[in-house]
Amino acid sequence: MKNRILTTFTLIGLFAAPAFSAERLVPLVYENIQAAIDASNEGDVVLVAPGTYTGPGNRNIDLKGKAITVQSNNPADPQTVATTIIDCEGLAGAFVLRTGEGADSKIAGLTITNGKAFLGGGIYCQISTSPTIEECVITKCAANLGGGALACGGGSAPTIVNCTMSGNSAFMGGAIYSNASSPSISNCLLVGNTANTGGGVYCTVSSCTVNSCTFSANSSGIYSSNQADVTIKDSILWADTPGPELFVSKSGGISMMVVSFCDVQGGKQAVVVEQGCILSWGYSNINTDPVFESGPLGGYYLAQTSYCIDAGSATAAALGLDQFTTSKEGNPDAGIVDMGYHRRCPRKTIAATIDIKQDIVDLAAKAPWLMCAIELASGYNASDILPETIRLQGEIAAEKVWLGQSGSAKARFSRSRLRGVLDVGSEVQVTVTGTLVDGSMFMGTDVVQVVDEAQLTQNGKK
Ligand SMILES: [Ca+2]
Ligand SMILES: [Ca+2]
Repeated sequence: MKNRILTTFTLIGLFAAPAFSAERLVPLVYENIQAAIDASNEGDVVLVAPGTYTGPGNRNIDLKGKAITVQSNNPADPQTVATTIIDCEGLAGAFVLRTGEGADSKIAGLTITNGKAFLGGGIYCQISTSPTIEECVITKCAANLGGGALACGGGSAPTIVNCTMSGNSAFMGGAIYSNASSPSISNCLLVGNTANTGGGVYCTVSSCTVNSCTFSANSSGIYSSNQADVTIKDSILWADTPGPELFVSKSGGISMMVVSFCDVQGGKQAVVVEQGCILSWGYSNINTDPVFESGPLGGYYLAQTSYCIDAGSATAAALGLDQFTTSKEGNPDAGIVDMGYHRRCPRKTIAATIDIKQDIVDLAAKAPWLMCAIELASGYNASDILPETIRLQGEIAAEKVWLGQSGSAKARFSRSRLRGVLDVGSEVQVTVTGTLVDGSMFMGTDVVQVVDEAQLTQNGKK
């Protein structure tokens, strides 16, 4: 750890000459994100260290038309993204773009939460802005009118790629609202968003493209109205209830929807197409359970048996998704692209021997901790593990971590968090994962018996 920090400082010292693009470090040098942006010149990178950012300067953040990147230390690493958090505390949105920002204005690898605004609870792209928003997680944000996670209006054209939007809400467009705009939404996961109309996406007077996205557990999928033109490809829309998955409305003028290489629950018959509106429905579409699975980074992986695998429009390589995966094992998408959202492949997975110290885990035990020993495969150093990335069953973060100088580390997990994550049973497989400084991932499993208090008492009486 110490070595890594020293190296970082050395690199900054060598390369931060004024003639080159600078790294603006938050909070080390600038006390908030806005202050770092205000100090930035074209091409600079505002580097936001892991942590939770609140207060003025960390909400209603304005890029002021600058071609700069505002990002976490490692947007490609989900754990870094998950631990670099802009918390708007329900007081405003996180970002507002209104000065003609183009594709070189980037927001990358940040988690945005508790945003609240009239339009765009997380991010609002106004007046002819076309920023790039990538690898962001926008969650639990809300808008009074449109776009719980993100709104675009006034001829804006944001590129939204590799983002997750979950648990957001609005009157229209629980995740995304587009009015007189043309957003491009690629490889995004939109789940658990709610709205009166358009639980996932609401498009009005807009031209929207949706590629390689997964929509599920939203109040409905995609709504288009008022001469909107929506093109959806290589995507999954499943279990958005009460629905419908797709709605083409004549309100304000006939709209159009083009759907191909998608898995849509209910198929063409379930799409609401109002009189005079146009639905172009490709023969390539399917209507079959995508068989979502949970994996190291959460839900919405595809099972090996899913008909969504190899069912897309082109090769994964042609679409830039060959270093991304739909499988919980993390294998790159090969051949024809799989439908739906892809996660980045872990750079490399290192085997680890995991020993949960308790062979019998009592979910109701008074002892507060579950202790776990981690032994990395030979040649790897435990001090390279990023302690904040260690997870049990992909969900529970370690409460405390001890990193040795060899391959050995120890982590403890709070027992109070195990209930609902570990099933009760005689042979329960427990998986522990984490990320190393070079971006590779370690993974190992142990088998324990899981009981609860009731069972123990019963056994004791016998
Ligand atoms: Ca494939
Ligand atoms: Ca054990």
